[in-house]
Amino acid sequence: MFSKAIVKQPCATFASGETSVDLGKPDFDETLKQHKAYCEALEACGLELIRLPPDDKHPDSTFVEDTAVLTARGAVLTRPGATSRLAEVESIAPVLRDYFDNIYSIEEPGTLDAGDVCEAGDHFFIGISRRTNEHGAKQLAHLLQSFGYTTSLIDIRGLSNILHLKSGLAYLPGKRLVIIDALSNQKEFSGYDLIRLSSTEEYAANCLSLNGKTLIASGFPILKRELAGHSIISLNMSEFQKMDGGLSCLSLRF
Ligand code: CIR
Repeated sequence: MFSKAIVKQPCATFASGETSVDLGKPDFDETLKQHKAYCEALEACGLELIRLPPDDKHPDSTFVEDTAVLTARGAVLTRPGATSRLAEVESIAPVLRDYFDNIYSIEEPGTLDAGDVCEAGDHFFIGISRRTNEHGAKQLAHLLQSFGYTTSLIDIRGLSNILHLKSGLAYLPGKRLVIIDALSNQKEFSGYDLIRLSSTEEYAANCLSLNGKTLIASGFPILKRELAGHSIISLNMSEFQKMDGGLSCLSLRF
């Protein structure tokens, strides 16, 4: 069960962040509206929010997920792979110190965006991507193993359509994975019950299971149908999608 989530208000410079997609410029008022709805959804899942103020110097800083890997046995501060995002970690570290006794860090030359880290019960899938290099992935794997977790590394550098591992993968309780077709044949995912998403629904793969509810991006009927019977909250994510962000990126849950 999760009890808290760290969120950070989108800043006025949000539209000048990193993006690899060509979906147009986000509208700031709509961004704030969607962020508010996202925060309300986390609260509806029973989470108490730790709200951080906007930071205009770091346009992508609303995507707090990338700055830390939080587990029940310890926390790891990351070293984001985009230079423009490196300093985002500095504002998250002091917040984590209030809640975690064991805090570790990814060290140079390692880089790691926590969007590449998918927790699946006591196992962690760690993506090696354009943002997370092998050093970073291996440092995190060693730390998580020292906490008693198992890990596997998934190289996604050959997939141009996803930024992070979790852009194409989410874990749902009961050993289920929501996964894009392009990842689904990897041997590391055998043994899981796969909900496969084809190219028209790839963005929906980044969904979020929280305390018995599942947050999904709105506009993806196939995933919605697959999750019939789940308690679903659908959220319009259009403005965050324009900046390569998904549901998980907007919070750090613990
Ligand atoms: C970036 O390119 O770093 C941001 N514009 C989007 C980060 C999305 N984060 C995530 O998937 N965990």
